Amino acid sequence: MRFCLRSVLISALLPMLVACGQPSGTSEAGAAPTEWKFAIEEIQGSVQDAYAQKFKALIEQRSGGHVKVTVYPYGTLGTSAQITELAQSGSVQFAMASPGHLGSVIPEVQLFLLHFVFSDDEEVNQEVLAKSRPLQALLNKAYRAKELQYLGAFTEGWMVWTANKAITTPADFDGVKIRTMVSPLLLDLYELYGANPTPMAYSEVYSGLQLHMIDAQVNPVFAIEEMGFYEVQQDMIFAKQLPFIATVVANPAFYDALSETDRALVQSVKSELDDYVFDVQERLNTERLETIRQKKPDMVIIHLSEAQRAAFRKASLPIREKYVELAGDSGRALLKMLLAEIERVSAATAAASRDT
Ligand code: 6CS
Repeated sequence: MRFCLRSVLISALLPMLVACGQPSGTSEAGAAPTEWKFAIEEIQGSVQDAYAQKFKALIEQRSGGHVKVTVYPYGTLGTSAQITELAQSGSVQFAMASPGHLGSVIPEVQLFLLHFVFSDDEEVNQEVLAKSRPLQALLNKAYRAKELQYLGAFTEGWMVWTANKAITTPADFDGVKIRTMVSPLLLDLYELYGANPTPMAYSEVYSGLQLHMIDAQVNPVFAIEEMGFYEVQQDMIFAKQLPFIATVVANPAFYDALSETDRALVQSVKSELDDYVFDVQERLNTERLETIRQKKPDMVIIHLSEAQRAAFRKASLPIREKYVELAGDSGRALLKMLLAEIERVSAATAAASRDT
């Protein structure tokens, strides 16, 4: 087994975190630095790790040493669901919360799991995720109702299907046991393609594939490489159906108690990280596809044609109604807003490229 969270989930760490309680803002002059804990859902060397390490460097530098940030990579604190609970309780101050896992807590966030809603242009998606204030305000309302402060969202690259057969039409998914993250909408979504979706923790995917408990999974390229999934799969299928989106959260009581200076510091670092992480994910996804090609030359890499993508798009359309059913009126408003924002930014991008 390449990576097993259970074996490394150090139960000693959790009580330690809980015992530490909640820090407030920056420490007073001369006092020991205040510690901010940041839990991520990926291992060292990942996109989320790059984000958290840069966050740590910038905060520590710009707070003049008053704040020390400790990053907890995946495998030290628990599954995504457990990390979310730690952020809700204030045992960690910051966390990554992927919509693929958060949907059972906040149904609205499953907006970021809908296929063929985002633009084919990743820069458009990043612009919408990073800059759309109305979208952020609506999402934050849903997050605050569940004891989380929404800080932002970013793409980690296209979700890529891996399997032991070519999947080029929805019919190819027939009966395929595909591992999904645990948000309820993902079950309905993959059932629309005729697949047999199997929710599972990230740490269990490698052994699940190796032991043939599952046939397929879906993740960005950098993760397929660093988690070793390519070792136990034969095909990689690029359909540009959805970028992997992560959201960054804080504990609300901690966030509200920050001084204005510290809150502005967090916000400015977050804004700076939007561009930084976009470049990191682009580089990591490109480099690691090359690593996979080199380590496994017989890997079959498939890019779906526009006609093939259109068939998946058509099959996926009923999921939009299902989303509204699951996420209610605020979900309906979010979907409408997201579609409008993507259209607006796409039009602006097209106009800007015509002018240059
Ligand atoms: O598939 C998953 O569960 C995970 N995938 C990535 C790329 N990040 C975190 C998430 O938990």
